[in-house]
Amino acid sequence: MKLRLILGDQLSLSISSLSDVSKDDLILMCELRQEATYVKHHKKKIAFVFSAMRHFARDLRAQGFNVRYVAYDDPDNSGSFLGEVETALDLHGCDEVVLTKPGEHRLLTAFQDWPDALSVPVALREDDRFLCTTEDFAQWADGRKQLRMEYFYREMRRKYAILMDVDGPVGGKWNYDSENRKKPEKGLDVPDTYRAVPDEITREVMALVEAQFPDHFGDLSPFHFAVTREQALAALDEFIARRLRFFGDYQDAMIEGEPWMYHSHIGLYMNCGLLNPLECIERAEAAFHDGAAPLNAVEGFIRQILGWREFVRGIYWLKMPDYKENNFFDAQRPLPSLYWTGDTQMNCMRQCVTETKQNAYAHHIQRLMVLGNFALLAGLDPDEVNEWYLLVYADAYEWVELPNVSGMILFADGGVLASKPYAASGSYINKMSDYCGSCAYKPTVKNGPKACPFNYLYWDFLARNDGKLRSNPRMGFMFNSLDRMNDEKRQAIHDDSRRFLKAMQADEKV
Ligand code: FAD
Ligand code: DLZ
Ligand code: SF4
Repeated sequence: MKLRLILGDQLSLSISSLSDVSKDDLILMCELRQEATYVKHHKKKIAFVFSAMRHFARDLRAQGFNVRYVAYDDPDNSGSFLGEVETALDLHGCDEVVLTKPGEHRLLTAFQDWPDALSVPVALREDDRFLCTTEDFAQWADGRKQLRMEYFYREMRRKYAILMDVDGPVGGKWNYDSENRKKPEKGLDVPDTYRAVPDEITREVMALVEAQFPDHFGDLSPFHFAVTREQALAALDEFIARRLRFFGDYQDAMIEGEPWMYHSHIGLYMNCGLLNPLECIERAEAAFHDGAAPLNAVEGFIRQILGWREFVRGIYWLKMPDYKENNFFDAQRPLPSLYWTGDTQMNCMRQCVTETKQNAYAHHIQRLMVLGNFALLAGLDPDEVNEWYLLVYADAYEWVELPNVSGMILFADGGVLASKPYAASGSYINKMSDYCGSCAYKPTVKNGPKACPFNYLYWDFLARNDGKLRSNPRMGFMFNSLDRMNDEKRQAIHDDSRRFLKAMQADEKV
C-alpha cells in the first residue's frame, strides 16, 4: 500500500504520482497553514485552492479511491506536509511515499530531505504535465549566449506540430504580434468572464477563509472561479467561443471597468492542474481550422502557453535558487502602500490595484506595463515586489511568478529572460488604455506637478542606471534622446522624481 501525496496545484488525474495508483493505496491531501500563510495569499486564491482540492478529493472518492483529506480546521492538523505524511504513515502503515515534484524550489528541497526523515522509501516523480521537461530545456539552453523565448517557441511549435504546414509555420510567419496592438475602442462590447455558482463545498470554504484569514488581502466575494475540471472545461469553451477571436487584436488594451477584456482567464486552472496546457492549445488551433478565430488571435494565444509559459518554467528550474537573489539595479525602495490600498492619484495604478483586490486577477498588460512598469521605474525592492505578485494573483506559484517579476518586469536578472527592460513612459499607457482621461495627471505633460509620473520617472530610471544600460544595443535610441536633453531638462526630471518618490515613501497620496 502506497501513500500518494497530492498538492493543491496537482489536481490532475493524469499526474505522475497517480499513474499507477490502485484502489488499495491511500491518497493524501491536506489544507495547510504552511502553504496558506508562507505568503499571505489573497482570500480568493485560498478559497479557490481549497475548494478545488475538496472537489478533487470528492471526485476521487466517487471513483472508489481511498482519500485521506485533512481540512484546515481539523484540530489534529499539523500544518505541514511532513507532519501530515508522518501521521498518515503511522495510522495506515503504508510502505512507500509517492509524490510528483512540486512547483516551488523551497518545497523541492524540503521533499528531497524526506528519505532521511521518513522510515519508508520516497519516490519523487517528474511533473510531466508540462510540454518541455526541465532536462530538455537545460539542453536547449546549453551553450546559448542568450535565451530568447521566440527561438524556444519555434522549436516547440515544430516539436508538437502546432500551427504548422509542411514547409513551415501556417500563414508563413511564426509570430503575429505586430497585428496585436489594437487600441481600445469606445463602446467595445466585451463578454463577461465565466462565472460558476458557488456550491455547498465552496460556500463552506468561503466561510472558513473569512474566519481563518481575515487579515489577508483581497475581496472574497463575489466568488465565481471554476473549482472542478468540468467547470474549468466550460470556462475554456466559453473563452474559445466568445473571446478568442478578439484575443489578438486587444491583447494589449486596457479599459476602465473591464478587468477581463478578451483574455482567457484559464491560467489559474492550468496551474493547479484542472486543465492541461496541450488541450487548451489544441482547442484554440481547432477554432482556427474551423474558421472560428483568425490566425493572429490563435497564434498569439498559443504562443503564451506553448512559448511563454514553458519558457519561464524552464528558466526558473535552470536558474534557481540563485535566481531569487538577483537585483541587477540594486533596487532598494520598499513597496509603497498604494499597492495594497489603490489609494493614489495615478488612475492607471488605482484601476489595476483595485481590480487585483477584487478579482485576484489582472490581465498581462496591467501586470506588465502598469503595475510592473511602475515598480521598475520607481526602483522597488525585488523581494517585496515578488512577494506582492506571489500572493495577490490566483494563478501565482513561484515557478511562473518569479521569472515574470524578476526577469520580465524588473530586469533584476540583468537580461536572462528579456533582452531589455520593459520600461515605458505615460504615452504607452495613454495609447493602450482609456485610463488617462480621468487621471489627476496628464500624460502629455512631461514635468511639474501635473505631469504623469511615468514620464519623468522613465528618464530618471535611465539616468540612474546609465552605467548598467547604456551598452545594451537595444537601449541606444533611448540614451541618444537622453543625451540630447539640456541641463535644465535633466534637472527638472531629477527634481520631479525625487519629489514624487519622497512623497510616496512618506505615504502621501501621490
Ligand atoms: P491569457 O492572457 O489569456 O494568456 C493565456 C495563457 O498564457 C495564460 O493563462 C498563461 O498560462 C499563459 N501566459 C501568458 N503570458 C505568460 C507569461 N508571461 N508567463 C507564463 N505564462 C503566460 N502567470 C501565471 O500563471 N502566474 C503568475 O503568477 C504570473 N505572474 C505574472 C507576473 C507579472 C509581473 C507578469 C508580467 C505576468 C505574470 N503572469 C503570470 C503571466 C500572465 O500575466 C498571466 O499568465 C495571465 O495574465 C493570466 O491570465 P489569463 O489566463 O487570462 O491569460
Ligand atoms: C497555494 C496553496 C495553498 C494556499 N494552500 C495549499 C494547501 O493547503 N495544501 C496544498 O497541498 N497546497 C496548497 N497550495 C498549493 C501549494 O502552495 C503548491 O503546491 C506549492 O506552492 C508548489 O507549487
Ligand atoms: Fe497613469 Fe500617467 Fe495616464 Fe495617469 S496620466 S493614468 S498616471 S499613465
